[in-house]
Amino acid sequence: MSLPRGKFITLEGTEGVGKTTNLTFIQEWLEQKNVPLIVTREPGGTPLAEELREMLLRKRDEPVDASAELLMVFAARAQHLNQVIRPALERGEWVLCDRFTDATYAYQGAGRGLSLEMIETLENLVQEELRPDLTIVLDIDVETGLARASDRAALDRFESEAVEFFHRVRGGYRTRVAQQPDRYRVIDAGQNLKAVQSDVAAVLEQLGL
Ligand code: T5A
Repeated sequence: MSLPRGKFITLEGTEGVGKTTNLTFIQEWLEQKNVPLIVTREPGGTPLAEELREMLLRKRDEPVDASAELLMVFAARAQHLNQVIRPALERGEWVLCDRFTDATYAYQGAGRGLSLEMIETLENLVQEELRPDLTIVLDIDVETGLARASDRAALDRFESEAVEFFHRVRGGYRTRVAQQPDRYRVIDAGQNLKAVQSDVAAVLEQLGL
């Protein structure tokens, strides 16, 4: 007898928005409900994909071509999806993932200006029909997010982009939400952490567990 597929939940937002902080909150909330769960991230999630992540995030003197960046993102995703995400869902486990393909539309599409059709072609090729069941978008004004990220650690290659880049990325997320409102829940991440987590919990309550 095959198990019902687990649910695939992703968390998205611009830099320093509090994804990692809230991922732990969501994990604990779901585990309290005895949901079998794996927690993972993109780019990354397998040894090979984590190597690609390191290559993508490291600052370097050589300019990185935007389409090379896009292909590295999808190379990491193909590995992660086939080695980790699909097998977990097929075992009936839930997958909670820090970023997924919405980040590609936002960063490589809106941010870098690559064609959305090209991204969609790669999405269909790598993922076939698989899309997240629920995507929580943490939304914050760009400057506050960057200030939080820079307080925490040295800036990586993406975080070192000009502020206009992140305005485009935030706009990219908003466009995605407007196009498919059923899949997304947007939370104001500029609130204090307690208020953000209360809003996250309200979204999770809607899962009816
Ligand atoms: N990328 C990724 C692409 O370009 N294309 C893709 O397809 C994919 C998948 C790495 C980069 O990869 C790019 C985008 C990214 O630049 P990442 O590591 O997930 O992806 O990205 P980051 O945004 O850099 O993740 P961070 O871990 O740096 O930030 P988080 O997780 O959003 O923020 P977090 O939780 O670490 O919080 C930051 C600080 O704010 C505080 C926290 O304590 C922490 O100090 N904080 C709050 N402070 C006040 N009030 C609140 N409500 C707070 N919430 C958190």
